[in-house]
Amino acid sequence: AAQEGGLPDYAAWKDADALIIHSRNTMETKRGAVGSGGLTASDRLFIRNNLPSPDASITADPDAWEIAIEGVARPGTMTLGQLKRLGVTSEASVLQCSGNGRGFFTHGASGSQWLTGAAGCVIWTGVPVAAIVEAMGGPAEGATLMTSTGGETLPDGVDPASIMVERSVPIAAHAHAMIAFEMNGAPLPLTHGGPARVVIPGYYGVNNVKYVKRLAFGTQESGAKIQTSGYRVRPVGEGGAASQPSMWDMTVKSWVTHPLTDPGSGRVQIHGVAFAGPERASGVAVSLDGGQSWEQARFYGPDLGRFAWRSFVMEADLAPGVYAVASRATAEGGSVQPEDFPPNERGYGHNGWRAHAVELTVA
Ligand code: MSS
Repeated sequence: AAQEGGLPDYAAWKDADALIIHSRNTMETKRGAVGSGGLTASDRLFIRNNLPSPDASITADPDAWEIAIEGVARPGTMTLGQLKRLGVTSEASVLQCSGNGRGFFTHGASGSQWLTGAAGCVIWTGVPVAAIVEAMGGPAEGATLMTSTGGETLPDGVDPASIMVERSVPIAAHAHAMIAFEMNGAPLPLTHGGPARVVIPGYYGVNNVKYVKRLAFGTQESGAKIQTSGYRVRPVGEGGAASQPSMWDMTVKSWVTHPLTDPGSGRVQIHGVAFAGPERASGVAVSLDGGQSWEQARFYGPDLGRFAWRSFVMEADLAPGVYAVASRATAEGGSVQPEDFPPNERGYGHNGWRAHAVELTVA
């Protein structure tokens, strides 16, 4: 049983001091704890479960885990062990919940009040979906979507479509997608979707289906509620519908992670993280006066590819006073992190730099 306010059993291995625990199924990394070197430590990475975690026994023999591959010329069920023979790839990418930043909206969007920490950057290793599709004769003719189904056991007496985690994405996303079996160099833990999870670099967290048991190509979007009306951007007060934009690819975003409390006057290193979803982040500007003036920050550390985030730093000499420290990222394609992001019913997609700024008092 979970301790009141503490870590539930399935996440007992996590670093509780680095996390804000919203509920048994939702916990985020504290703003200053995502790491300053480009990668997020596994025991600090956020957790978001829409359903209770499956039993730990499903990770006992990862290679025996079965995944049905449908909507290809030669459909069939393969074990992870068999899939591993088809190819291997590794990619650093940002995993970010659609609702990351919800807590910065002021219209009272329901759901976990995530601040910056429903996001992290990790290295995934797995089987390229493209290699699987190729080995099985290619996608069914005319397929426009890839649908992944989560492996949770659903309770009896409930319409599966009302709760199951099943997400469809445009088929083009499969070019970079993988069935991941490792995270940060260790077998994928149950907490993050072990034994096998779909990873779609550049796409919001919800599309990265955990304990994946089915991968299907076709023309029909999943009929699961999480697809048809959930994870849709819509005006405040409106219900979800399939006509509204789905939380697919992520947008350009950055935030400062250090310092968050009085560093004392003098020379300081102001740093943070920047990414641009399916694009590469190309630069970040930092402001100390709430956006009146900006100075270019510099990326440091390894470039882990277009789907990873970059660490940035700007040196500043701070005299005693109050500073509104903001960061504004630019993507390779030219899009710039906006000042504000419009409120929407469920509080998705917030990347406004003003709300993500920190107030720093230097004594
Ligand atoms: N999968 C499954 N199977 N289940 C669930 O619940 N969730 C989602 C994804 N996937 C789920 C899945 C979400 S929603 C998210 S974010 C993610 O996942 C998270 O992850 P991690 O690992 O961190 O926990 Mo929002 O957009």
